[in-house]
Parts: sequence; C-alpha cells; structure tokens
Amino acid sequence: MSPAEDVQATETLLARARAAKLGSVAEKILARERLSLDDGLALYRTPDLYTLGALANHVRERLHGDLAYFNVNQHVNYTNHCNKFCAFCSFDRLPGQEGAFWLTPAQAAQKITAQLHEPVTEVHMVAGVWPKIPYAYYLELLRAVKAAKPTIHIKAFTMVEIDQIAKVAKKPVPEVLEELKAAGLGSCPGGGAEIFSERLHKEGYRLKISGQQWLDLAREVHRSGLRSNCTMLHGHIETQEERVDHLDRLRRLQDETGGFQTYIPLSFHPANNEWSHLPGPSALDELREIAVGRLMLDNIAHVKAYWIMLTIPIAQLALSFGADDVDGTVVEEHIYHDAGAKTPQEVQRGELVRWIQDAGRVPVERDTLYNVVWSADETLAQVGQPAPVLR
Ligand code: V47
Repeated sequence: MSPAEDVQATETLLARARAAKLGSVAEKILARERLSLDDGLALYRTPDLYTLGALANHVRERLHGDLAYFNVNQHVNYTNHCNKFCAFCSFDRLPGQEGAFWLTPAQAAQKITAQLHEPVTEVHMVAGVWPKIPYAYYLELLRAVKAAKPTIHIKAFTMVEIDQIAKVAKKPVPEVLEELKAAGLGSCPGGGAEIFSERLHKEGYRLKISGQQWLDLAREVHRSGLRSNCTMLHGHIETQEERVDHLDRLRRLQDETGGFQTYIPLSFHPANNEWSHLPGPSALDELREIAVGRLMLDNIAHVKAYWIMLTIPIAQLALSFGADDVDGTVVEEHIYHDAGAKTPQEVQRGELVRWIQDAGRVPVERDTLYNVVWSADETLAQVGQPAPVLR
C-alpha cells in the first residue's frame, strides 16, 4: 500500500468507527494508546462486529502484516484423572471410571516415537490433576519424551498442574520449575485460567486454584525464564464485565513480566458436562472474542485461533479479525472432542498451509518460541530467523 493509500485506509476506518459510535476507541487504537476497561465494554457491546473486526485487523496487520503462524505439533494428554470437578469439563474421570486413563512415561514417549516420521517440533502436554501421581512421575514423563525425540520442545503443564506438582514435590515453586526445566520442560501452555472472577470460581470451579493463584504462578513461571501462553474460557455464564476484568489482569501481569507469548480465547463447548444446558458461543461471539482480545492485549504479541475448537472456516475468518496464529497439526485431542467438537483430530502440515493461503495470508511455520522454521514469504524463508516482535 502506498503512503497515500495508507492515509486513505486509516481515514475510512476512522469514519466507519465513528458511525459505529466507536470513534474515541478507534482514535486510541490508531494512536497506539491503551484501551480502558470501558473501551473494552464498548467493544463487547457494539452491534457492528465488522467494524470491530476491521479495527482488530488493523492492529493485527500493524504487528504481523499478512503473516499467519502455525506449527507442526502433537498433543499428549497423559491422564484424565482429576479431582477438580469443574462444571465446564467433559474430559475428567475418576480412576477406574469408564474411559479413565493414565499413561506411563513409556506410553507417552511411544506417542512421540509414533510421529518420528513427521517434522514435529513441539509436544503440547496437559492433563487432569490427581494427588496420587508422585513428583517423580512428572520428571520421568519429561525425560522419557525428550529421550524419544531430543529436539522436541516440551510445552507442558498448565498453572493448575504446576500448583499440583509443587504440592506433591513439597518444594517451593521456583525450585520445582528448575527441576522440571532440567528434565526437559521448555514452556507452559495457557490453559486453566478460565475466567478470573471470584464469583465464577465459586460457581463453576471452586476446587481449582483461584484466578489470583493462576496469575501468581504464571509470574513465577516467567521469573524462572520460561515463556507461557494465556487463555480465557468464554461463552458460558460469565458477564462482559468479568471478561474485560480478565483481559485487564492478563495485561497487567504482562506489563510486569513480558512472559506471555500468545493469547487464546477458548470457546466453551457444552456437550457432556454440568453446563450442558448452555448453548455455548456462536461463531460471531467467537470472532468478537478474538477481536476484543487483540485490541485489549496491546502487550501480547500473538492471538491464536485454535482451529480444533473453532472449526477451520472460523479459524480462517479469525485471521482477519485479529488472530495471527492457528496452532498446529495436533494429531490427538481429547479435551474438546470429549466436549462435542466435530473437527478432525489431526491435520497435515500441507493442509494448514493451504487453509492459511486460502484465507489470504502468508503461512509461516514457527517453533514454540516463534522462531521461523519455514515460510512462503521469501524474506522470512531463511531457517531460524526470529518472527517479527511486538511493536
Ligand atoms: O484448561 C476444558 C479448557 C483448556 C472445556 O497454550 C474447555 O497453546 C471449552 O488451554 N469447553 C485446555 N474449553 C486447552 C488449552 C489450550 C489449547 C490449545 C493451545 C493452548 C496453548 C492451550 O481447555 C482447559 C480449559 O480451560 N476447557 N473444557 C470445554 N468443555
């Protein structure tokens, strides 16, 4: 786009935003100023989803141009034993219950070995929490996975699991993190945050760590030198105010640590859980959530449209509503499929590339830490080049 076309596009966007009564918010966005909590509420309340999407797309393109990231990864859920009984969860089982499983480290490693013919760079490993799982298990799990594929990056353990691991280890969290790192932990995924609101914690997941504890643990993880992701579970009984508060609390921690790489809004899936009477979010709610996340979280570089949860067409649309990442090849997924997801369990690398291109974006294969592995963009094609950074 020429500079004159750029000015014209900005004027058009501003005019559209003023017509949608989002003029003052748009002015802040264009001036790269931080949005307030009231601005966040205005974004949730606007009936003009397309102008909201255009504003988020403006920020997305300012940060990443046309690039859209994906990775070649595999998920391993090492157990579904869990004693938290979260109302939204369809994955948890008690030991002995039908469908319950707990993989030995060797069985988890076997899942990595089974994919050695694929160029997998990351394993995403999360599970339920069960107090009888000993500390040594977690260390052996990491070591076994690393032994199966020494080059693999292990992104494992939500803050809920880190809390549990430190409890069974009977050691302070920083010491446990050092030991997990020495055994092979490379970063942490973003799950388990749900909605930080104390009201919702009491109502839906009171046995789990609180929102404040989740944030405090993420701070420790970042202090230990590990990067992590962050999430928000939306589309159940939360209010717009609770969502804005959640985003603000993530943003404030990120100001402090800079340790979050990617934000992933998680759409509630209602099958087979205590909240099955709820409808779950619509596709339009999901696009709105991606867009509001992109605009509020001005200090987090990436917003992920997790295709397993969204479906492929909505993930493609999300790439023009603020998202710049679609996650990866996945291979085996339980959490969303137990909760009714109809998406496939796995896609091939080539399919991800094609979907991104069909959505009008330039695919970039990244590793977990956003180093470029491959790109259709010639200037990025050089292996190992770091992805563009925030601002
Ligand atoms: O922690 C559980 C959520 C999370 C349901 O970091 C549900 O790259 C919707 O965090 N409906 C796990 N959500 C998934 C997750 C994740 C996924 C992909 C990538 C990354 C990343 C993280 O899923 C759980 C919980 O918050 N969840 N049950 C459900 N019925």
